[in-house]
Amino acid sequence: MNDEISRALNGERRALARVLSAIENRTVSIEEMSGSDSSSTEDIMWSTMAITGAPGVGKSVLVDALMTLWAKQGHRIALLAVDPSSPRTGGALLGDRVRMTSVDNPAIKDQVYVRSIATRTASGSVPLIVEDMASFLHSCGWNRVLIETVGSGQSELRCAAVADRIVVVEGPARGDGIQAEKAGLLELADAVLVNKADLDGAKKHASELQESFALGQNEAPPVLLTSGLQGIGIEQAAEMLFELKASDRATKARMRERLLARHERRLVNHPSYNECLKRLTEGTIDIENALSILQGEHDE
Ligand SMILES: Nc1nc2c(ncn2[C@@H]2O[C@H](COP(=O)(O)OP(=O)(O)OP(=O)(O)O)[C@@H](O)[C@H]2O)c(=O)[nH]1
Ligand SMILES: [Mg+2]
Repeated sequence: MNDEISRALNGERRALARVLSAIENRTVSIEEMSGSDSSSTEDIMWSTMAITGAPGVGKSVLVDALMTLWAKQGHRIALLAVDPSSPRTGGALLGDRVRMTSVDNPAIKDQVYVRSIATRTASGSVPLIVEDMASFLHSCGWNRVLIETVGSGQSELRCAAVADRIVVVEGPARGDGIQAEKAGLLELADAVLVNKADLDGAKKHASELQESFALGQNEAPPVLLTSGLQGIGIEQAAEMLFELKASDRATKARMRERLLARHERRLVNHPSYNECLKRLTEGTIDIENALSILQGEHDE
């Protein structure tokens, strides 16, 4: 594996794919990768950006359009597509759904790298896998990593929280206003794209969002109308996102999710975790006892 790692660090894509698989299967840990600090010192705004939103809202088409534009400007962009393989999509993988044109475009294919992560089969914490993969991609010189993830459910939220910036993609208004789950996601947004701007209700939803942000106490994220399919607003979005600054509000929400995820990981990885669960089930210890055992020092 060490050989594979050095070849990946030298830019070999096949080796990179194998190392990423090893990270996905937890057969190698990022700590073992000595010398994996060859990332460029180029001064960049962000190195990881999550693109998140409801299923089918157009994230993949949008990401493809953004990657194409950025690659044409000479940037190198990698994408980690977190694929929930939900019953809704019948377990389809990325490739079976929207075709990423950027990876087939001979003019830019060397500038882009796309990898999907099947969460249903992943062993271990998906946010952690995503974090480690992104970090290895950075080491391999992929300075800008996008993470496409569905914005519902805690694990997905935490995949997004791994990133330095979070972009929430919305669709046209469906007449149901802004609900609690959506509000939780919007709290994490450094920017919002109201996508499918070619359809009725997109403008309306964008102003609904702007109004609700204006009512809040915190700084409002930029809201932009886009259509990945029709190419509406893509250039403006690409420009705005490339230089996007983190907001304090989103950073706080992101840090909260990271802290909780790390804490959970620490408990779950503790050597006495299963023993504690067993004893909790038997009723021989209580939750407080279990916590004091699991919060003790140990090597992860
Ligand atoms: N009208 C319209 N349709 C779009 C637009 N962008 C994407 N679509 C369509 O919406 C559907 C879903 O697009 P995807 O890009 O796969 O959406 P997604 O958010 O990545 O979906 P999941 O990965 O399954 O969550 C496809 O049929 C697209 O053709 C758009 O700007 N306008
Ligand atoms: Mg998608």
